[in-house]
Amino acid sequence: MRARASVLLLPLAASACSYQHYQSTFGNAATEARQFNILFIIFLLISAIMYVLVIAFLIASIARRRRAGAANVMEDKRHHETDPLMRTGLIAWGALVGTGLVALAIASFVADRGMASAAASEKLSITVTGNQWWWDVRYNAADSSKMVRTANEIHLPVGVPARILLRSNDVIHSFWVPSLAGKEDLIPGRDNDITITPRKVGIYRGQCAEFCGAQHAKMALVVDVDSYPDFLKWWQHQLQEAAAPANPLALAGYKYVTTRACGSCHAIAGTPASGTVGPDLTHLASRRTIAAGMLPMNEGNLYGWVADPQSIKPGTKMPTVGLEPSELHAVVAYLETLK
Ligand code: HEC
Ligand SMILES: [Cu+2]
Repeated sequence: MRARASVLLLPLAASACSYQHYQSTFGNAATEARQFNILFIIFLLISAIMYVLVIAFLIASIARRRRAGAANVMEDKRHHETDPLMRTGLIAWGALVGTGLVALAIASFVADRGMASAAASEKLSITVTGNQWWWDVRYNAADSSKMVRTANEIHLPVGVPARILLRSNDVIHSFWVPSLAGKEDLIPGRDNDITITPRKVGIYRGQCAEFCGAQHAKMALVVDVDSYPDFLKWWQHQLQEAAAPANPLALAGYKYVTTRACGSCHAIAGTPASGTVGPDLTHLASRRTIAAGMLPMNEGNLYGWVADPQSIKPGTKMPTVGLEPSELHAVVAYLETLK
């Protein structure tokens, strides 16, 4: 029975872990998530103690009443009113409940201050904008030549507090990377932010946590926590413009993408494509997924997506363009060079 259950669960576990790594509120992979978890355990322990005591008193009183017998009910009541032991017991119980509540209040205050102090020492500023149904990501820098734009994948250096400014272009979304921090909404016309101080190098999955339309469930993101040198390497790479197409097929794809509809919705740095309706494609092939965490980034999925995005994510703002097979080959060959 047990063996069969684990066999059934195996493919589920494998598909969840293969390219997106895991998504767990117990991940403890950032200071913020850890503070939440410590707070959760304190709440759980104090509430559990109270619960066990209440149930123990309940059982004890039922047992006592049973022993005393139904006939003595009136007498028993009078007896209680004057029983000094009962009075002390009730006062002690009240004091215990009061102390428990004060302890919970102090614990949540300390957790809140801890998170606020991380926010004050922020070193990296990123703007994440929610769109139906993908995430636009911009790394802010005073020097505009140091700004990076990408989509659906965020890289963070381990140990560095990152302040993520949350905006929305359409409806309310919610930014949630359970292993790293709590949820925070992206609300049109409102400036929200969340601070994440990653503690462990790894890949974490995030998910939009506020229903935002038909493809809400297919609006995920990948957070890649890198060592500091790896992060700098990634950043330097993202700052570069797209490489020029190296072979005739890719060149044909380049021409298609930059002169037809694609370029009016997508930007590719260093080319005439400069649309802002869809994700930036400059380094598309260096990302782990396409279509907001829906599909692993690979050749087959690029074919499927570019040929018919509406069948993969019905309602998506990317229309099915209707390319000829030769155009599709060329476009995918070009997209694959966008490392
Ligand atoms: C009307 C605007 C529009 C046009 C035209 C358009 N796209 Fe898109 N594209 C989008 C949007 C919006 C998304 C995000 C879809 C989602 O994830 O829900 C997207 C997603 C993509 C992605 C996945 C990117 C990622 O990081 O997830 C690729 C690749 C892509 N488009 C390529 C193309 C190509 C190639 C063409 C031309 C044949 C094209 N698009 C035409 C709007 C457009
Ligand atoms: Cu959503």
